[in-house]
Amino acid sequence: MAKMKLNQWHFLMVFVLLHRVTGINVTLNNGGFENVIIAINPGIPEDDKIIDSIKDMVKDASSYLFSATEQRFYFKSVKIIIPLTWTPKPEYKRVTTESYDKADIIVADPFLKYGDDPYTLQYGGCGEPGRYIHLTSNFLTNDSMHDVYGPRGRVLVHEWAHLRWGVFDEYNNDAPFYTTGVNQAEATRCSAGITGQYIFRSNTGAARKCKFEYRTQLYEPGCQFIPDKKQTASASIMYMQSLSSAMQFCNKSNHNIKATNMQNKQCNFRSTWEVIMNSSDYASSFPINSPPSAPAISLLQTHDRVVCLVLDVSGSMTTYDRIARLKQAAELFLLQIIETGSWVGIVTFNSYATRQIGLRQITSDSVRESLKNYLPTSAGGGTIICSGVRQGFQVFLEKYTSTKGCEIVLLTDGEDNSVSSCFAEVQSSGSIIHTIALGPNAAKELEMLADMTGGLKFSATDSLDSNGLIDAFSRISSESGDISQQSIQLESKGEIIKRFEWLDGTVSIDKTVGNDTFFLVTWSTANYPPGILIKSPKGKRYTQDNFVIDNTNVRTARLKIPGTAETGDWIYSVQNTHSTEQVLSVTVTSRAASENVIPVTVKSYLNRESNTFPSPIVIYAEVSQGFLPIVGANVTATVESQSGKSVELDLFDDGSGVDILKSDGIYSRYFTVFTENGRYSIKVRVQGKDKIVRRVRRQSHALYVPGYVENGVINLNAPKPEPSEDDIQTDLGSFSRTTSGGSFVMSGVPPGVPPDVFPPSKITDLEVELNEDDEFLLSWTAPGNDYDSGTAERYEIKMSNNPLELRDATFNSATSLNTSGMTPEVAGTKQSFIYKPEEFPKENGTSIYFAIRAIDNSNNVGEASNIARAVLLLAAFPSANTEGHTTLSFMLNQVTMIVIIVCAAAIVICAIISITICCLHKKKTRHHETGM
Ligand SMILES: [Ca+2]
Ligand SMILES: [Ca+2]
Repeated sequence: MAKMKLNQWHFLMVFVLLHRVTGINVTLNNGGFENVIIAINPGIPEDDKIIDSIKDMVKDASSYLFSATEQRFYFKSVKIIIPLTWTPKPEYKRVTTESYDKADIIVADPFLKYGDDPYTLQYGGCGEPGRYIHLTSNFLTNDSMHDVYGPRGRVLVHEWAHLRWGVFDEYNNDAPFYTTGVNQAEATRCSAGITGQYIFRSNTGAARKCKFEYRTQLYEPGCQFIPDKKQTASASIMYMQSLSSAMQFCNKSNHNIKATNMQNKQCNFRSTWEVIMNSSDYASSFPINSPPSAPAISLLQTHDRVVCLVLDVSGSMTTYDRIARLKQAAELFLLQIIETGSWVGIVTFNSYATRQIGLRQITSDSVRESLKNYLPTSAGGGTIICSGVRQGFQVFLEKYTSTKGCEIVLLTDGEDNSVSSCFAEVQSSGSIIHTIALGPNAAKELEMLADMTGGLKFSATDSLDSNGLIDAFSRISSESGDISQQSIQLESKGEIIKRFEWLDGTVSIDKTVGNDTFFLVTWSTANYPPGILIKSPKGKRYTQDNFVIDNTNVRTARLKIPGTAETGDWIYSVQNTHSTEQVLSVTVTSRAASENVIPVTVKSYLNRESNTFPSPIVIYAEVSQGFLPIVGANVTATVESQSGKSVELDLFDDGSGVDILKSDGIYSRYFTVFTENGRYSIKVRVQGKDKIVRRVRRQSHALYVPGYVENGVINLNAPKPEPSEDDIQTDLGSFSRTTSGGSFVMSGVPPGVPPDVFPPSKITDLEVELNEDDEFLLSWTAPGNDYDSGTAERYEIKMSNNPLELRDATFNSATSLNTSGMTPEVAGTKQSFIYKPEEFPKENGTSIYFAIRAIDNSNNVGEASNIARAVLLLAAFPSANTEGHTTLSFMLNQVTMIVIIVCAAAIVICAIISITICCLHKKKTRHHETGM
């Protein structure tokens, strides 16, 4: 008994400590990171060199990390997940709760040809963990990559700092230089003590010193900073870990606050080491005296997917039509979602559990059809969740010697205070439990089963129009990384429809999907199907006569489109032919167009899964094709509280507020409309319009080193291979996607109408430039009254010569600008402000910094913004200068050429006029030439 209590406490602690967006497996134990998961994509051909390279990389990374963190952190244990497609070996253990989808580090093909840059997907702000690190197999096996990225272990530490501690790059390919004074510029780097030369490489490969541009006060475009191979500066790893001297993160004393990089922007000029020192990892660690032992590396292999549905048939399932809705949704899982080749069993439970059918392999549609006959249709009795879970384990053990890596889909609507009694068995089973909480009374401990096993968590309400139960089952795909086999939800819509009225909609099927396309129509009341009309892009019509109809109380009509569904807009209309209103719903699922096509997908994340009022929830949606971000889509999230109240909001990829990067395919938004405690579920809908552009993700990479200066000799690496524009920009056509974003649990919401406690969000895109009239032009995106919704009441703008003074702690005491007369616009609007200083600082090359914050009508004060910098350059254009002259005449020559080309084209239309213009222009040009 005492032992059980201890276990429960332990699990509760694990539950609390692991509540992070990512790395649910990683734990920190006396400075050692344990259970770091590195997963190899099933598309990578078998190659033992990859495994050997990972082992070496992790070993080197561990000792480098140890010294870089002042002997605090190292890698203690790492698991490598080997795909099912590789030949099994005795040393490969069976995978348990780990999966490709949940891995910290993934090894997969590049998202574009030549895209071997190691990078970390970061979507949170400073100090927030990232999603995963992506390494290519070429990076791991091709030793020439050493020249450009440095030793692999060091690269891993650079990326690990992004992933684990939310620090950012200290170089910047988009802003590689910054001005330090009149006609002076420096490379964006940390520390500023890193020495090197400024070199321009022409197309022929010849190298020369870079020219300085007076207009921009920076080096010419294409100029590269080539570091000396031998350095005395020991920082920094987030700038160029490849330098042998780079043994440190930049800290408070050597941090370069002038560098125009993401670290300064995102972390308000704090050094990477200061951010790491502020982490919970640092707080729970201490310096270790002796060097750590080498990391323990184990090899695990993915196996066939094995799933057992464990379904609640207690008495309460008879209410709200739950048992029929359960059958609707579970049927969809069996017929449309579960991947071919998987094994499925079914268990039902009330006070005791019943094995409905043991594991059967999905080898054909007829197996799918036969399995659905084992789904429950009636309910009664009590609720003992653990009995169902234990029976699920038994089903696995009928076929396998171990329950490791098997998945339970556990659906319950009931209260049961004995859930914790099987925590120990669940933990030691190595199985994954996905939980679906149906209705408002499902056991509070339910989510803990998912948390301790790495399962997915869903909640569905009894309001039918949200289609929540179907969405939850649609989302439970294989996590093996084999995306071409997975079902993808294209549409999910439910509405209360009056009699004889219609539920209409359009589903855009794009060229990346189309196999196994199903239209599923459900209705809630009538005992006969609604009128259905579906029109394919080429005009082929399908009616209810083409559907397979289940007229029992399950109420479904299902149509499978043969072959690959036509690309384009499919229009559906469903009519309520019943005499009273009822809920109609349409769900469309499909799979990749072929094995070789990577489909467009949407994944949704939350900043946390249990939340206390008044902290906001942040919803993220990642829209991508493989690793390629997709920009320009319309993304909306619907958040539904457990009593069925729903709020819809648009997510944006505009780089303002909580969206840290513009056009990276991650769409984000705050959510604060908390009306009650308990579970909230999230659904994300994406509609891509024509001319969607894919872009390369450019942030949080390891720097591609252009070369080194060694003993005065410049040794350049091969130029970085760039993907062609055709690869980057593709017109995908229209596409539709929906997904369940899982659920979070809310507590501390006050009863009644809550007071306004939500401040405007932090402005993250403040920019300043100095115009020709010596005025500072500030611009930013307006925050809202409650983070990024509504309208704030006023702004405060501050300026200083010292950026550090503009951070929150000292914001109040900094010099204010007079902002009277300026009012905030509605959230998301671009705003600007002109500031003309009465007395201009005399010293040329001075940096002036600005920051802004917004305040709402309840006096809630927003966080201080990013700090924007302007440099005073009063006489930037010298009147007589050889290089200036060169530039000018070059421009003239270009004008002449353009005019001649235009004339040549225009001759066909009107020869006389064209010649006149040419002559006139010629004269003018000649005049210039002779005059100078
Ligand atoms: Ca974004
Ligand atoms: Ca407010």
